[in-house]
Amino acid sequence: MTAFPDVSKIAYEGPDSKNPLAFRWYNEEEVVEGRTMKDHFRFSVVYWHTFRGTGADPFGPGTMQRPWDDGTDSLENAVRRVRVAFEFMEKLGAPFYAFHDRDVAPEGKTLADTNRNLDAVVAVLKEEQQRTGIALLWGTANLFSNPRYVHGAATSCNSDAFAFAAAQVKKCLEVTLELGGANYVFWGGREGYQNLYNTDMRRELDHLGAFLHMAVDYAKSIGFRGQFLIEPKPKEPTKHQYDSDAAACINFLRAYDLLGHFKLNIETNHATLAGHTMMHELEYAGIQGVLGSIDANTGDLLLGWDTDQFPTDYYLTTQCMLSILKFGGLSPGGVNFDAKVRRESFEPIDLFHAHIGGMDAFARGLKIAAAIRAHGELASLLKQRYASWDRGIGEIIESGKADFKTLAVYMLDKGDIAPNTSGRQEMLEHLINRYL
Ligand code: XUL
Ligand code: CO
Repeated sequence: MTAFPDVSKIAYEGPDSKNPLAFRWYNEEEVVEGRTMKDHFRFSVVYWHTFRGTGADPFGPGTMQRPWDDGTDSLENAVRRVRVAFEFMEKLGAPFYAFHDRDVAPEGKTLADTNRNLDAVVAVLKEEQQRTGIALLWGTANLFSNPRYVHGAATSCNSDAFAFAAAQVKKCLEVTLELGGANYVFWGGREGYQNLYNTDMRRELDHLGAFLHMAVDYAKSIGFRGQFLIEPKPKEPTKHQYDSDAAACINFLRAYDLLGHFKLNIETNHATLAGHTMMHELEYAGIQGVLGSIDANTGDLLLGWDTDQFPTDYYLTTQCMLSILKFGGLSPGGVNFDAKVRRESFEPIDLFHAHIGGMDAFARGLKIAAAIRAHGELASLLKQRYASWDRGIGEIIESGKADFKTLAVYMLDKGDIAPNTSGRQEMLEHLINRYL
């Protein structure tokens, strides 16, 4: 059986190619800054959008045409989907994938049944991984869809929900280990609040801290050495998610003594929902030493919600790659397309168009970022802007040898500050355009 009979392996054909089913920029063996493109990106396809997305929205049901999917949540259908997923990823040339436990296998009547279903599908995933060499970038547990998590999972007011979530993450860590997952992600699906009158925030955060410590301890006990990641998101589904943005996550991790065990998985549309840019979130995570992985997507300027579209904007991918190169790359994380084809793009072939466009946009962004870095103009302008810190009083302050008294003496003597110079924002924006 083939799900995509009209598609053969997507090849690199170079920038002049007019073939929409070819890469113009993503050439997996091409070396940029000493690393192949394949290793820079570690591109990953997500199971939930690409193989479980239906196109449903609050105004209407799904539109996607998926001839391989019988629309049921049977185990048989789940296994067939695995074969299709690997055919897709193999033809695309994506080296990784990511899943939630509930994307790949159906829930049963009891937790024990559910675990058995998961084991059955994991055996097929493993077989397909071995056949194709495609690896698991990360696993995660879906702690938000089932109504038992209506008040959250680790932060629920119902301690049984916490216990169920713990059992679920335990199992998901085991299967992630079994499949050789390079990372494990926590996205706090419903960990947040809708109303502070009914919320004991202190208690909820303490519970979340305890939950993550249990996960760290359990991972250690079974020998899982993948990187733990937290994925910031400010809202949706709750009006306030505890893992709001990179800074809030880092503060939480530090407060609960978890910083040594976690890095961040930064997602573009989550950054913009938080009122930040992706570049801001990457820079913030990077300077704190916790940039782990990215969920690559983009929002829509005219829609206020998490639309998870595929990224095609070169400015965005250039900015991502400037930050990623600056902080030494993402591995063992990667560029995970947490993105979905829109409701109107309902044919299977659209899945290829979407991923090819995203991969090419990142490859182009990498080349632009590398050219900017090689030229060194941006770096030297940045250095120049802070030159007052490399000598004189700036150097004294940075070396920790100044205090308010010595600074007051310095300024009383000097009278006023050295004149400020222009920030040159427009010039810099124009300069970046030269490389595009
Ligand atoms: C939700 C989201 C998730 C996480 C994994 O907005 O991004 O799909 O990436 O749970
Ligand atoms: Co995500």
